[in-house]
Amino acid sequence: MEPSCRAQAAPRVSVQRFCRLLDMASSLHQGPYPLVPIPQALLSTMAVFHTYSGCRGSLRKVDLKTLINRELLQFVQEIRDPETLERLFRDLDTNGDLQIDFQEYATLVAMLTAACRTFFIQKQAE
Ligand SMILES: [Ca+2]
Repeated sequence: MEPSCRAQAAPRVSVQRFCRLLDMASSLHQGPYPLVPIPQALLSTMAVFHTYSGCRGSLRKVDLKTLINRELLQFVQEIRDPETLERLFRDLDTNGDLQIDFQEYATLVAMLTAACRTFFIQKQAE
């Protein structure tokens, strides 16, 4: 952990433990068997969260906006106005602590996955 991370408030979930799990999961990728799609998707989901949450272990509004605008533009429109960001953040922050933890982020990923599936089923029916 970098020294600057120690000065910040301790996250509710141990970042060290999260990083160890992520490293362990990533090492599976180097094993004799290639990862199948679902484990690969889970690792990517965790890695993206970790990239934008950093040593805090949670996303702030600015982190959420950056994550969406950099990683999800194929699925959602770019967030430009503060009201859209505010509404999305408020909807995801179910415990009201002004941070998006991994579980709240996972809700966003699940909602996007369901919306994409609906979209593709409708497109297939046309
Ligand atoms: Ca929260």
